[in-house]
Amino acid sequence: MTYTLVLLRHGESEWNAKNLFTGWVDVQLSEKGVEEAKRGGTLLTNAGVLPDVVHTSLLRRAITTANLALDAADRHWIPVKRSWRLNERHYGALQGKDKKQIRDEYGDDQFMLWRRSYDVPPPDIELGSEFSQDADARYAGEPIPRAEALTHVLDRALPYWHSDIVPDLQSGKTVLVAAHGNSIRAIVKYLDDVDDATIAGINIPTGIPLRYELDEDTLKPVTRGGEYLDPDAAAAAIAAVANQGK
Ligand code: DG2
Repeated sequence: MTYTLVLLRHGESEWNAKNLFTGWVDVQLSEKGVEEAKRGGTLLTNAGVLPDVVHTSLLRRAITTANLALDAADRHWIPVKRSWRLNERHYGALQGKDKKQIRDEYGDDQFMLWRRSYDVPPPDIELGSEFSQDADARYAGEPIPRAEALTHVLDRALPYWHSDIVPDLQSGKTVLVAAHGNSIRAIVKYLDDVDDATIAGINIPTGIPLRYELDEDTLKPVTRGGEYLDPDAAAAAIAAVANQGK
């Protein structure tokens, strides 16, 4: 027997469209992102993958995507759980900055180090600055970061994986996780045992469900890498994410 997990990066956000580092800034979906989210739900329906429970971050681009996709799949009524632990990687002082400008200013190597290295975080965000979340009520009492590398995302996402997602999987529920490019990369790294160098080359497309069948004993994927419900669209969108900032 296997357990079914679906990972869904939100549809394109307004800041994805503008090529801005977003992180924990709570931006809306773009019009294209709204359509991607609805299509994500259609892909679930067509594949016969009907979520029984959904987990989201605390950011509206993931929350709205889950709502739109589940509505399209006629599963809008399922229970929902949300956690900051599924939030996007905190992009520190880069939040709100243009990806191309940062690449031009600091060069390819530094840009890629900040964007894709496993353990080098961007510079800390200044507390109280425009794109900082230190006064945001939704994080009150939580140990909110000032910048994160992927390793830090794993450190805070994995406790939630074990405490909240695994029990849902083990009760036989089809679990949808609606999250972000880098929080999903963290889960993929863990599930597929991807090494620290290889994960740098793995990108997640917006709005295309990634389905994993997990072995019931090990909770590891039966097929490494899972399966995108629209593989051709995923391949094109993955290339677009990889090329951001160029
Ligand atoms: C993007 C990811 O996060 O950007 O924070 O800018 O998935 O929430 O739109 P998302 C951001 P990259 O790490 O791919 O540059």
